[in-house]
Amino acid sequence: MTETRKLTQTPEWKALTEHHGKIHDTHLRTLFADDPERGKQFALEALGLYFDYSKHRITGETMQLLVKLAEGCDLRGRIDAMFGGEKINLTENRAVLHVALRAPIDKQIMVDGVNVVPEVHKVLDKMAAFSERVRSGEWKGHTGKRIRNVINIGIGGSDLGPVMAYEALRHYSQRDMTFRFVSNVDGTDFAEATHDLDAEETLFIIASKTFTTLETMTNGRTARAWALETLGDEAAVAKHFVALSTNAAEVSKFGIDTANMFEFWDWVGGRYSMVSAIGLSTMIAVGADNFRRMLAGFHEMDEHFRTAPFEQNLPVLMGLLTVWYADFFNAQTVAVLPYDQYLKRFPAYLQQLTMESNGKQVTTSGERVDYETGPVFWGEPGTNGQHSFYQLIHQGTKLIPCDFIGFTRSLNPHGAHHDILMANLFAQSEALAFGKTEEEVRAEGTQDWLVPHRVFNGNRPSTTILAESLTPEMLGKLIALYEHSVFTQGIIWGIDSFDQWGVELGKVLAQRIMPELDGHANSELKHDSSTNTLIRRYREQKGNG
Ligand code: G6Q
Repeated sequence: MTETRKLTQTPEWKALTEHHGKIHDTHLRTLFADDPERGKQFALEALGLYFDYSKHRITGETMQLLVKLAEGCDLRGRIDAMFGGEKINLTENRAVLHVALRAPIDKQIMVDGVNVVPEVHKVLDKMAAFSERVRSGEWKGHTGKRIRNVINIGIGGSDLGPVMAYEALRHYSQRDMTFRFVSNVDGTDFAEATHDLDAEETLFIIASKTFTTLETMTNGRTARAWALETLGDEAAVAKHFVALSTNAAEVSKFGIDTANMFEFWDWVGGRYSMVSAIGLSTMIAVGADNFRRMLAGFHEMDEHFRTAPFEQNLPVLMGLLTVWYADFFNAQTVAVLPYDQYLKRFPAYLQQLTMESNGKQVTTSGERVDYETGPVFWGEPGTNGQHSFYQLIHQGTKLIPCDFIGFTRSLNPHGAHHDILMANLFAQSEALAFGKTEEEVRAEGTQDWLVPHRVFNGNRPSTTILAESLTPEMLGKLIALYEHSVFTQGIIWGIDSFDQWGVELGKVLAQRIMPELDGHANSELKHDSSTNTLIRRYREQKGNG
C-alpha cells in the first residue's frame, strides 16, 4: 500500500513556498521596469483567445515551479483518465465525461467498454429536430397555436448554464420568442415568469437529471396546474411539456410521455451539463447550428487542454494562477469581470462551477487538507462593477485577483460605446497593477492630509482575456477554459471536484422541517433553541398558532 502523498510536504510545494518568500513583495512596477517585453512574454495566444497574464505577481521561475507542481500531481495522467472515461468522480463512483458531450461524431470515448459518442449525437439530433419544429411553428400547442414562450424549469446545474447561455447568446436568438427560467421554489419565481403569458403558446421544459429535485418537481406540478387551468385537458401535457432527464421512470410518473424526453447520462455532472439535453432551451433559442458552433468551441478547448504543453495550456495556466494566489498569497476570492453585457450571468454561472466543484476540505482519500482549496468566485459585468465594488479591489486590505474578459468587436456597435467600454477595461487592469505612488499624488499638488486617501498601492494582479467577438464558438471556449481550470485546481488540491455532498444536509433538514411548519403551535419541536423559536414564530404569524 502506498503512503498518501501530502501536498504541502512535496518538494514542489516547498520550492513554491520558498520562492514566494522571495518574491511576494516584488512590485509589478519593478517586474515591468526590469523587462520591457514582459507584456508579451507572459501572454499566450490560442484558439482566438489572447490570454495576458503579465500583470500577475509571478516571474518565469514562478511559472516553472507551478508547472512542476502540476507535473508532480500527475495532472497529465489525470487529464488522460478523465478523457479516457475512468471513474474519476471517486465518491460517486462515476466517470466524468462532459467532454464527450461536445466530441465530434468520429471520436471514440468509452465508458464501461461502450463508445458513448454515437448516443450523444443521437440525442443532439433529436434535440435539433424538436428545436426546429418549435422555432418554425410546426410544433403546435394543444389548441393549435404556435409556441411563442419557452420556460425552462430546473435548478442548479439544470438552470444556471441554460440561463447564462441564453443571455450570452441572445444576439443569436429567435427574437419573436420569449425565454424564461424558473428555478426558485419561491412561488414568486413561477408567478412572475408566467403572469403575462398565454398557456396556449407556452412550452415548459422540465430539466432535472434525477427528476426528483424538490424545487423542480414543485415548480413542474405548479406549471402543469397552471397550463391545465387554461387548456382544460390532460392530453395537453403532451404538447406543452417536455423533460430533460436521466430518469425515464420518474418522467413517466410525472405524466410526461417519454417520447418527449431528451436523455443524458450519469457521467454528466449537473454543473457540467449545459451542453447535454439540458441545453434544449439554448438550442431552441439560438437554433441547432449555433448550438453546434458552441459545441465546436468547447471541443477545441477540450483538445487544447488535453494536448497542449502545460506552459502553453490556457486552462492549466489559469488553474495554476488560482492555486498560486489561494495558497501562497492567501487570497480568498477571485473576481470575474466580463466587459460584455451579454456575459452578465457568467459570474453567477461560474460560482456554481467553481465553488460546488472545489469547495471541499478533504482529499479524495478522506484526509483533512492543510492548505486552502477553492476560492470564492464572484463578479459583475464592467463597467457596472467599477461604480460599485472596485473601490475595495483598488484600495481595500484584501488581495483579489481579477479576470478581465473583453472583446475587440461589439455585437451592438453604437458610436463610441465600445471604445469607452474597452478603455475602461484596459484602464482598470493598469490601475490595479501600477497604482499611483505617494510622490505622484503629491506632485499633483494634493493637500497633505488627503495624500494617503489618494494613494493606490497597485500590485493587484489580474488576467486579461481578449477575444475578437462573442460568437457561439467563443462562448464554448470560455466556459471550457474555466471548467478545465477548475479541474486543474482540483487535481493539485487532491480533491474530488465532481461530487457535492455539502448540499445534502440542508436538504434533509428541510424535509424534516416541512411538516412541522404545517403542524400545531404546540407540537413538540426538537431542534436547537434558535431553530425552534424561528419555527414557532413562523407558525404563529402564519396563523397556525
Ligand atoms: C450540480 C449539482 C446540482 C444539480 C441540481 C439539480 O452539479 O448536482 O446543482 O444540478 O441539484 O439537480 P437535478 O438536475 O437532478 O434536478
